Amino acid sequence: MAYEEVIHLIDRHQYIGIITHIMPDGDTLGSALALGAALKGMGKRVSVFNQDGVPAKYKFLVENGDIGVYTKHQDCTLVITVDCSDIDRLGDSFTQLFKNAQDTVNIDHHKSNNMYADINIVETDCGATGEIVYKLIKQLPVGINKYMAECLYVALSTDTGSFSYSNTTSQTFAIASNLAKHEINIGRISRELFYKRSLDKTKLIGIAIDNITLYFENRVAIVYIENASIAHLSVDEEDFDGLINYAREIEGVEVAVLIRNKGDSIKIGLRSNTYVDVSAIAQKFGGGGHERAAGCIVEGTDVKGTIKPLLAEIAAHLD
Ligand SMILES: [Mn+2]
Repeated sequence: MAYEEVIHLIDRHQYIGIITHIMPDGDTLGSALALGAALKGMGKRVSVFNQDGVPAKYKFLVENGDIGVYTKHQDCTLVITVDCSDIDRLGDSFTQLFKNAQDTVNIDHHKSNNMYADINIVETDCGATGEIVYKLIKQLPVGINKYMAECLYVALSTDTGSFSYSNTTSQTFAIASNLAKHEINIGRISRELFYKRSLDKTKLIGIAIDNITLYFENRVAIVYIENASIAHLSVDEEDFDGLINYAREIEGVEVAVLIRNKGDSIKIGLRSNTYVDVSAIAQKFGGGGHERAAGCIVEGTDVKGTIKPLLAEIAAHLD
């Protein structure tokens, strides 16, 4: 039903904006660019928006297509958000654009999504928002082309950890199989997304590993990174992606936590392996996310000071 309603809205509007979430990842960008290309193929005027711009490792997606990603808003009458669980995820620059739109659509797979748009397609059993966008594009009068396939492959492989996390389903593989028929360069995409890093990022991994401490009979692993310890490194926001896995992958660990300074705040990432719902823990600290991957941002700069309250909350969720 919701799909038909969205298609009906797309038919009615000429100026369409697609908004991705702050600190964008491959799922939000890949989903937006694929949908943008499809709508452009239907003769629509389409703009993709992101408050923070496109991280270096996803730039190839923008370069390979003819859809720009804008950090400033442009007029549009229909706004579609992708991979954004609530309106705050759009960022200050774009909440107003969303509120001013005649019609709004929310396409997402987060359990914590609060259905903030006129029409909401929220499918929490999808490993990536890209799966939903694939199903939507299949119902549009344009077909999937090689560029859209590449974007959606990035979306799927990013959120499923290259088809290895527990959110990977038969639907994920079925869609990926169809995308692969477009002769996308899977080796190159994997290298860009997963296997390429700078020397300083490599050193950052070393610092993170040095700072792992285990608690509760090795079931909880906490990594903290203080600004002072990495001041000599040239690292971007995206270089912190994946660091938490070095803690999560330790034998016996159920919950992994990465705590670090981010501007004047503290950013906390949470992961679990089998049963702890870390989105519930993140929500206690004003954040959200998925059962196995969640996060929050708390006030202050005392990274170590957050360990105690976090451990208290995590303890309540351990078997
Ligand atoms: Mn996602």
